[in-house]
Amino acid sequence: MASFFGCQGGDQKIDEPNEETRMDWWRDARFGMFIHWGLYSIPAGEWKGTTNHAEWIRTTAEISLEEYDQFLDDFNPVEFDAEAWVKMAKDAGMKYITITSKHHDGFGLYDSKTSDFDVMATPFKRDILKELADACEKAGIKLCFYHSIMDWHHPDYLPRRGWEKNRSTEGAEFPRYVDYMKNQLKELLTNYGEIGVLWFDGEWEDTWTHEEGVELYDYIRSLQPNIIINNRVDKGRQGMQGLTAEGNFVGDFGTPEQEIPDTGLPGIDWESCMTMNDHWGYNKNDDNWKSSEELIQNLVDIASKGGNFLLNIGPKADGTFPQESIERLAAIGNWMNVNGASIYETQASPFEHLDWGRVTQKQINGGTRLYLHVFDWPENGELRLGGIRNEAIQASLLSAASTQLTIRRDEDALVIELPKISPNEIDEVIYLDIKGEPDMILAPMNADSISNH
Ligand code: JFZ
Repeated sequence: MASFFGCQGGDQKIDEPNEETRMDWWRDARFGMFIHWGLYSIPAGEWKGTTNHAEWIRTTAEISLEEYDQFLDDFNPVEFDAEAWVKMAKDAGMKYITITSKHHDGFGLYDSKTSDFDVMATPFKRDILKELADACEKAGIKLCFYHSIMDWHHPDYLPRRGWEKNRSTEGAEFPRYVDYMKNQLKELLTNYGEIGVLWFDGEWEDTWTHEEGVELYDYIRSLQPNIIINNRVDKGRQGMQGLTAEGNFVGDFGTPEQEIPDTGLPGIDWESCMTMNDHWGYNKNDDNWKSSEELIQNLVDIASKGGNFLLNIGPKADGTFPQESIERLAAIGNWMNVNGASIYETQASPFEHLDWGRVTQKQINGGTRLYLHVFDWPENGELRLGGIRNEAIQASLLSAASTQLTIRRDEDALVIELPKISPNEIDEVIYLDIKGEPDMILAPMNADSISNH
């Protein structure tokens, strides 16, 4: 898969000998941590009695620049411990961390020589990204940056917000803003070691064009040739779905947001990003937390469709993760400790919809290992895998590899006898080794919709 979007970047990539290896680590990783952290963590979603804000608070609560700047004096996350954050990500089974080097509010979490609106202008005065880069390096976690193209702080960024009546646009020059942003990105790609992903966002305003997207993509790759760049660098995203349109667009992967595409995104790399509750940035009033079960099953669902899962944390202003997030990370980690092999380095399921759960797969010597993720344990104690011709080699519980399960063929199906009770109600994984590559019997009605479920 040399060209992900049939795009200009893709055409260039065909000639590059390192194309496949550039994406390899990311495709194998499957699971990363998103972190939204900045000045907006201080008001924690609340402003003058309204409570439904987060990282957008400057705009959603219509806070003037002067007023917002005052958060600089309050940003002092003395509990911040980069190694503790990285450990929580790693223990949860995550392979990379994507943190907001700069969100739409324009505040930089690092020591930027090109800006006074950064962490060095706060009492904290520590380069948060440097500390994270060091901790990630030690732990073998890839550090990635989310960097907003839209910027509500820089005087040259246009347009202003509609409600910002008294912020003049006089003398503002967008190209100068683009230079500023590139200088920032150069800092980020020079001073923090090898960066895994540049995750752009806020590309949707009219001032940002396809041509600028292509140029920025090429610029980033010139600074770090092996870096991976998301689709939001360009204008190819369809509507609010975060998918990439057909056409001449750059970007290495699609970014569905808060959703899992029904059939994956066949033919392109993609990553679903998702919150644990209803906000990206910390919101102290938001207690609509997804259960650990839902989050684990989302990870499995995404892997079974060939995508990555970028699960968000909104740290508090003191530098700690919300307790609810810590608990969920730990629960996911417990499951991954036992079942990680069914996620990392796997491919999308060869099966269409299955009533009882999901499937991931991996090549093994002489055949294929199918990981059967059982969300709903069959009451009759038999797991039915229909529409497959292959000969079975063996089946076991991933949690107890010494247990051999009995397999029989029933017409087009392989049927596996299960223990009466599921050892893990969230998702017990069974691995079934078969000879050769999956040889599927396509249901005639759905023959052409089968590829990527
Ligand atoms: C963007 C940001 O505005 C938001 O603050 C957060 O960082 C999120 C990860 O990304 O929000 C978007 C971007 C795209 C869509 C929706 C929200 N979209 O395409 O549906």
